[in-house]
Amino acid sequence: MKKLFLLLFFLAFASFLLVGCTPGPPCTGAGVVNGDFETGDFTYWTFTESDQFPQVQYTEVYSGSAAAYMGDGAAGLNGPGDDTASIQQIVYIPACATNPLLKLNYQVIGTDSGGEGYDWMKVYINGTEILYIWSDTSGWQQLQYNLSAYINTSIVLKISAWTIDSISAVDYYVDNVSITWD
Ligand SMILES: [Ca+2]
Ligand SMILES: [Ca+2]
Ligand SMILES: [Ca+2]
Repeated sequence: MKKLFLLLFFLAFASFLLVGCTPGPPCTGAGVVNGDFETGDFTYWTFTESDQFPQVQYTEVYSGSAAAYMGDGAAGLNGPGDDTASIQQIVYIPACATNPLLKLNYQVIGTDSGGEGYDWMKVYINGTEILYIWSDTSGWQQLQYNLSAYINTSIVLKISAWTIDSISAVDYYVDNVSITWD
């Protein structure tokens, strides 16, 4: 009888271990598609053009061979018409996601002699500004933004560049846009 109890106890414990160690299904989702711009264009992005921007170019890149060039802060963006160029993508963050994180690399080359107020690049989540830059970044920088507040929702990720002048160039680049989670 004692042996039977021991056996039952052992079986219960073994099955507990087995269930405890079985991984659940992975929490999959599309994330940001073509966030590295390696297609050479804005496939999977919705974009708003202003004159020559946005562009995909191959000179200033963080990784791979291509990156987005959002504006030149001057004549190429400040031609006739609206002076904001933007790209956006709708991304669903699944209910099973934990610690969802937006990451993107950005670089600004140059600073207007007049300073702030002549041009900028901004990043928005659902219309809320999470990055605002307008001066030289001394190389590529990384934005990281916690998206835990947006689990089980679709977010609108938007990157915009704007200028008001046609003379003083300030170049805005973006690469490696991703949204990942555990
Ligand atoms: Ca790239
Ligand atoms: Ca400018
Ligand atoms: Ca324009």
